[in-house]
Amino acid sequence: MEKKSAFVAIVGRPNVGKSSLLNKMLRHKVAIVSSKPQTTRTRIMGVLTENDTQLVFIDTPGLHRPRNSLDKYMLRSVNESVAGVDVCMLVVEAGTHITEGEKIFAEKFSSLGLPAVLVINKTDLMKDKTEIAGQIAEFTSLYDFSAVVPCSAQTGDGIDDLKKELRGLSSEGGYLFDEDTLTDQPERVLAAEMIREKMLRFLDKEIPHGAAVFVERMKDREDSNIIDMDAVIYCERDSHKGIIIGKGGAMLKKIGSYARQDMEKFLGCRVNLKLWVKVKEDWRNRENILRSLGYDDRDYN
Ligand SMILES: Nc1nc2c(ncn2[C@@H]2O[C@H](COP(=O)(O)OP(=O)(O)OP(=O)(O)O)[C@@H](O)[C@H]2O)c(=O)[nH]1
Ligand SMILES: [Mg+2]
Repeated sequence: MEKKSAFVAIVGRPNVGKSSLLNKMLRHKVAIVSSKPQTTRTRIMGVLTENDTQLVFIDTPGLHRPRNSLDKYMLRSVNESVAGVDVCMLVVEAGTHITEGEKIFAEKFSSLGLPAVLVINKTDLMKDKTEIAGQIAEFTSLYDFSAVVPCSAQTGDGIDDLKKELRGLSSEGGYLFDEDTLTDQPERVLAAEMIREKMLRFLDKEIPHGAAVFVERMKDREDSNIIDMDAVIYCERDSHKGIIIGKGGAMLKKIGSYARQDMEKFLGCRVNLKLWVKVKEDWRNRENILRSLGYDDRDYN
C-alpha cells in the first residue's frame, strides 16, 4: 500500500482543548495546555506517523477579536495555517452552541472548499450524553462536515475514531517528514513554553498574558549529563515583576522547579535552570521585540 499523508489544521475558539487533543493524538506533549484562554500563541506543528499514514498537525491559537499586535499576529497565524492544509479540525466544546467564532471558520472552509471534521471535545464533562445529538444537528447546519467526532482529550475516548477519520481524508504520495519527526518546535522554544505554562498555572491571568519567556542559553556540560539553561521572563510592569518573583523569590522558585521537571522528562537529562525576570513595557505592541522573542513567521515556516 502506498504511504499517505495530510496536513491537518486544528482550529477553534480559545480553551476548547486544541492543544490537549494534539498532545493526546501524538502521545507526547508538544504544546502547552492551561485552563486559561489564549494559551497557544504561535503555530505548532506535530507529526503522527501511524498505519502507513502521516498526519501533520498544525495547532493554532484560539480565535478571538484582536486587541494588540500579538493578537493580530495570532490571528494571522490562524489564517495562514488554514490556507495551505488538506483538512481542518474544527474543535468545539461539548454542550455549547454556535458562536461568531465557528461561523467565521465555516465561512472560511466554504470559500476554500476545505474538508473539515467537527470535533466535539470534553464529552467527559457532559452529564446527559443524549444532548450531543442536538449539538450535532445544530453545528452541522453550519457546514457540510466530512465527519463528526465526539471525544475527550482527557480520557482518550474517541481519539482513535478521530485519527481514523483523518487518515481517511489523507492522500497518497508518500510522507512529508521523517517517520520519527515529532514537532518543529526547537528545544529552546519548548523549554520557554514549559516555563510559560507554569506561569499560567500559578499566577493570575493578566500576568502570564502580559509576559513572554525567552531561553537565552542552552548548553550541554561536556563532563556530565547536565544542560545549563538561562531563561528570561519579560513582563510589562514592575508590579508584575514583583509578583512573578514572589516573597523571598518563592514564586519564581516554584515556576522554575516545575518547569525544570518537565524539561528533564522531555530532554532525558538533568537541567540546571537559571531564571531572570525583566520589565519590557508594552512589549506586546512592539513588533521588533515580538520578533526578537521569536514571534516571527520566518521561525515557523
Ligand atoms: N474535562 C476536560 N478538560 C479538557 C479536555 N480537553 C482539554 N481540557 C482542558 O481545557 C483547558 C484548555 O485546554 P487547551 O488544550 O490549552 O485548549 P486550547 O484550545 O489549546 O486553548 P488555546 O491555546 O488558549 O486556544 C485545559 O485546562 C485542559 O486541561 C477534555 O477532553 N476534558
Ligand atoms: Mg492551545
